[in-house]
Amino acid sequence: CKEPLAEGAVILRGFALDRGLVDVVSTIAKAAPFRHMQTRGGRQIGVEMTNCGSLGWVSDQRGYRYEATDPLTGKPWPSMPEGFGDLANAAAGAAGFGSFRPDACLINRYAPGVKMGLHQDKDEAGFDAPIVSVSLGLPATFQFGGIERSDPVRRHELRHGDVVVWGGPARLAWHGILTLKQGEHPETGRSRINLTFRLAGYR
Ligand code: MD3
Ligand code: FE
Repeated sequence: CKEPLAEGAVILRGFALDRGLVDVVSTIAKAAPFRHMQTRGGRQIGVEMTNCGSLGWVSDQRGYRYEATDPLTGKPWPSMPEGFGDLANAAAGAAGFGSFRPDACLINRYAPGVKMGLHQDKDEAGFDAPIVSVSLGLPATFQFGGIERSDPVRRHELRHGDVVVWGGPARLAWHGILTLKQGEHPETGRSRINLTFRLAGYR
């Protein structure tokens, strides 16, 4: 079920259902625990994060970047599970993009009351590849604007199992997640989990 969001962006409703993704996230989080990262300004980010893949997104007093080593454990991030890479590639294909082999999967965990402010994803080495995002657990309201911060923003509900693919003219669009509402989900409890697949390094 394809729902166009904008030029270059499409929602694939339910594309990630029944693939056991929540259990795989639990396994990853045993090796690379969810943690609150710090911003450059020394503030704590409300969303808890971990990563898998050869590169992981990190933030600390030195800023935002991708690193091959988890600063919490000193070990490489857990490798990208085959099922994750295959799902991301299948979603990109279904959205009309070519082969997509991400090297980074950022895993965000939201508790009720937590949000992600409007931002652009531009810490990657290039912007030619699409980004694939997977929503699990509690629903959230996603905000999606344009290339300019001042462009009008539209809201869309993202639910358990929804996948969104962003590329081309949508790749550098401003986006964010509104404050998560209270609730309980049978698979994730009182939380929402988002997987964001990116090609972060150089090809
Ligand atoms: C639109 N995560 O980790 S996923 C992020 O639900 C992030 O946790 C949100 O934004 C979340 O950076 C939103 C949807 C998403 C991801 C990347 C995008 C939307 C995007 C890149 C460009 C445009
Ligand atoms: Fe983002």
